[in-house]
Amino acid sequence: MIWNKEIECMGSQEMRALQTERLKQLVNHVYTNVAFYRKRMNEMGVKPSDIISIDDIVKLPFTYKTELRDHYPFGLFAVPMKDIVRLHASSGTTGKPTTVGYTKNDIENWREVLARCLTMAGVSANDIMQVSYGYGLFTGGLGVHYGAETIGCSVIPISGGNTRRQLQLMSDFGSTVLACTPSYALHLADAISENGYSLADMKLKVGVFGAEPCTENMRMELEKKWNIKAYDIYGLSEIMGPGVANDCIQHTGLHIHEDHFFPEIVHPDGKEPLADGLEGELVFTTLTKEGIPLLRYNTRDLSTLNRETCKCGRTLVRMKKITGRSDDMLIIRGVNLFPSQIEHVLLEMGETSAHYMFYVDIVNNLDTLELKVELDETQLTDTIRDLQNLSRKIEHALNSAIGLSVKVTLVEPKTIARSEGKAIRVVDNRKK
Ligand code: DLL
Repeated sequence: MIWNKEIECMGSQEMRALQTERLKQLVNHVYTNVAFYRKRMNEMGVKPSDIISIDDIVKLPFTYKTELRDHYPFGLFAVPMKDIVRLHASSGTTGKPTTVGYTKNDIENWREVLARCLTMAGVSANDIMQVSYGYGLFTGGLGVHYGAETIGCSVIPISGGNTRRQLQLMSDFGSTVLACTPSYALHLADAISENGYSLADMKLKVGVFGAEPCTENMRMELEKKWNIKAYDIYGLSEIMGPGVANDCIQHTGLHIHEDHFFPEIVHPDGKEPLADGLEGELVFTTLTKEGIPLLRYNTRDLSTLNRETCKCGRTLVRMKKITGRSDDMLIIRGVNLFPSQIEHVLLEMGETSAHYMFYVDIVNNLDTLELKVELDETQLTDTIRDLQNLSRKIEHALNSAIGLSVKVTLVEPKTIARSEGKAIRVVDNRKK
């Protein structure tokens, strides 16, 4: 099923015409109503009348997260507060959060893109959907909730946390769809038997997992553990929240709702746009947003774009699964390392659980790496020799995959702290 065939399967010329029309309106809107953009455009010598086609987007200024923080809380809003019907904020790790505001139309558009995403994942009005993303200032819970209601699902707005209750309601209410972070889905799966349930008690068919990177191996692991179809949903609060893109049954990239969010890929150093297929930072322009429209917002997420028509029939441009952010990249002894590379190795080996914690320290001016990984309950062994062999094997696999030596420590099942939202899997003690 396709929720909005007209848009999702639109020809490229027609889509470009729609994007051009919307970009012109957007630029007029921000130039007139946001002092920050008017100033930036004046400095660059660009006027709204210079934007004639979607290709002219390259004439416009980029926007960065620091600029949203600098204008905290409402400095980049483009409408008066009386037209804002909802506020969300993303919890920054340092300093002030970034605040976003939605008009009624923004909420309608958000519903629409979410309805498309969920339909892409095979969800329909016949489903009972357990929304275990956090409700509140985080966009995950309410964002997915509205989309699920739009397609007519029966929504259980349970929010994150309280694992026991999650499983109880999943069993009692017969949830058929689970929406949460992949790390929490993994935790919930591992908690089934210890809470006195079995997979046979659950009716789950589909998982809509996002808000943090999830390797293809991890997605397949979740499918296996739950016996479901798992889909990747992407988004960020600055652009809308969940629902900017989603993968379809083909799992060959996430379809971006490009009639609302125009994507570009730029080089992490020079900022110049990169051709389709080349990896760089993902940049979005919010073509229809009224509350806090953004021009060329740099997400720092690393991806590539693919414009080939997908086997599912959708023409919407696809982005490759996010492999990491240009700013969560660790540099260890001069080697660039993404946490997802470690996860990839572990899951490919399949000899431990998928719960791990990666520690970076500095000893005598030298970076040292330690990976603590939980043993799988089915593979518990008493012999020290077996354990030593297993950790050597993982060390060896990591070394050949990432070119760095890592000390591997195997720990007992359930000893690494579980997350109920986004997982923290790297502790970089060098920054302290
Ligand atoms: O995480 C919105 C969301 C909620 C998306 C629920 C999907 C599901 P923020 O808290 O602003 O918004 O964080 C946005 O999270 O720039 C990415 O780095 C990361 N991220 C989000 N979805 C994915 C994904 C929400 N599917 C930041 N894969 C983004 C990888 C993701 N990273």
